[in-house]
Amino acid sequence: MEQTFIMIKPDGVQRGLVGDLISRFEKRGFFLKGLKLITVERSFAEKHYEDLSAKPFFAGLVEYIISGPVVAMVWEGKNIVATGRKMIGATNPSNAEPGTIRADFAIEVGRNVIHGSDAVESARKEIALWFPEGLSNWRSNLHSWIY
Ligand code: RTP
Repeated sequence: MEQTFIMIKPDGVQRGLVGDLISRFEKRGFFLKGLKLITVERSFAEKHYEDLSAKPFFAGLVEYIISGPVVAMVWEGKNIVATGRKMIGATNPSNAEPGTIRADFAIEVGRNVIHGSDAVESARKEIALWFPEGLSNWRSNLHSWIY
């Protein structure tokens, strides 16, 4: 089953949105496979966002991500990478569709609350980076009620 990496960014943690955001993924029917509260080093944030290192906003983005704890998660389910991105909404909350996380909880592109992997391959890389210890292999009893 497909997996994705989801991170609640420091603003989401500081604003007390963790429960609401986890709830959205749970209620949709996705299964939580990894979860931790972690404050990352600058070099780790730079590695996570290495594809964006040439962007003018890179330095500010790294400062933002290391400014406080984040909630790192792995979620699993059918088409979770693309569906997770849809649930999160457009990068700039001003362009996010109503009902998406960024439309419901954010205003600024630089404080957009949550990250989700943009492709199956980047999900695989991000999960390996953030969860080198591996993931839980529990299987929910609800599986047959969702699939
Ligand atoms: P993410 O990786 O956080 O899920 O976001 P994304 O795919 O929707 O957007 P991406 O282009 O990968 O940008 C990563 C994060 O950089 C910040 N950003 N700031 N100031 C700006 O113009 C700007 N553009 C992007 C956002 O926090 C964005 O989520």
